[in-house]
Amino acid sequence: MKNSINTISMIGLGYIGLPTAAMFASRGIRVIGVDINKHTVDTINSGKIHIVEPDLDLIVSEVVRQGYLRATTKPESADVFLIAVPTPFMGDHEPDVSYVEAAAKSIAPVLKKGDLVILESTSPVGTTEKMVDWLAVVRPDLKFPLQKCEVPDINIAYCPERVLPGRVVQELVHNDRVIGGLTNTCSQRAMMLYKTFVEAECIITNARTAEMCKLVENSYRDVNIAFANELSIICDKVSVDVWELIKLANRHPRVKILQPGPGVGGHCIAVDPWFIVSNTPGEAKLIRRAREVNESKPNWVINKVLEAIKKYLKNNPSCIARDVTVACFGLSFKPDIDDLRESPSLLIANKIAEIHAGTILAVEPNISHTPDNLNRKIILCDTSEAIAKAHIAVFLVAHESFVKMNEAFKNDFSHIVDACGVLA
Ligand code: SAJ
Repeated sequence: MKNSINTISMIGLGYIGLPTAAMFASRGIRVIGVDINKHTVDTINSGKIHIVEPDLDLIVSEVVRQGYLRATTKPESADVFLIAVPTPFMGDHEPDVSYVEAAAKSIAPVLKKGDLVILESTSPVGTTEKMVDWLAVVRPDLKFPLQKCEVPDINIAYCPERVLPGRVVQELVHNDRVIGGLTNTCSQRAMMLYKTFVEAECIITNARTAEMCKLVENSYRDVNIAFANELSIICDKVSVDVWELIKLANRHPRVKILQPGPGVGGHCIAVDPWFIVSNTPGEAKLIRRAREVNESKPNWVINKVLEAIKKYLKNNPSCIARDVTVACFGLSFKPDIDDLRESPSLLIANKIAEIHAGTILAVEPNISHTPDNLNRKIILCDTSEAIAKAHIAVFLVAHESFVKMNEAFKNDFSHIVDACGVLA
């Protein structure tokens, strides 16, 4: 078994690829980061980062300064290739693995006997096996696992990332890793590699199970959030405070209900369950239903806001809709981050701005600029201005700074829609 690793190549320098590349580099391994985006490459080579992730900037600037991390747009020869490229879905929630295919084909020309290739991207079951086909087409001179050969020239494994945005640096080191090699040697080599910085356990399985494991982790969370979201709708109907209910139910030793919210955002939990559904549509009934429940939650919140506006107008008959100012608290996809990608809160604020004739204010303490996809009618302001000017408060993200002020909000607003439990 080949153990010596002089150079690692990370294909894809996004939210997972860059931190992982930086961790290897911080352990004294030479890392060549590859990304098709020249701006990303230039930013990293200047010792800076193009994403927001606590502590990552310091690590990257140090490893670039020491010469352990270098970025480029074209793959070069290395001992290990890690692939961390996006796997979005297409039209009818079909997984799109074209970025993985392109990444595999881009490294094929520089592969040499003895190399290890690891796929980290969240992928439908069977993608690691497909990777063998993509590589073998370009490199018929090399022997790959699963082909009828005694000892393959190239080792291939799947090892999903499982880190939480906002805690990536910490979780990369302390989360267990599931490693699915196409052969036992592939798994063992991948495990030795991750052990250079992973302090938690690296557990070996086969590639299909490792692929499914990643999809199942995010589907599990999605189904549980859907349960909480459905509860919030039921409780609203029967006039029960869902936040109090969940706190009470969670006192049972075997109950752990998650928190309802305005919907599920981000690039992972709202996407990955569809990979299971599209592969086994007849069987994945609960997983599909959970997605539907979570996807419909923003509309439910929008209707609640419209009801609140109607109620306000009824209580203030001298007003017309244009006189009613609505303040949306929170735009990011989850608390205490600046990430607005696939954010249900942003979607809700934009939709209210579209429908409602009055002024819409938005408070997002984690951003410093107006996002391009924010409805131009929405005015960004701080919490005190929103309290002073708005008639209706809509809580969309439970940022800590909002939760700390919950008593003030209760006193200042008579009309509130609390989609995320800021006032609980
Ligand atoms: N959410 C709720 N209620 C909750 C928890 C979350 O409504 O009780 C919402 C959030 O507000 C957000 C969405 O769900 O809109 C997703 O947030 P999250 O914190 O649950 O997860 P992500 O998308 O930031 O990261 C997930 C993580 N997966 C799991 O916890 C199983 C992370 O470990 C994965 O690495 C990541 O997906 C990924 O990259 O796949």
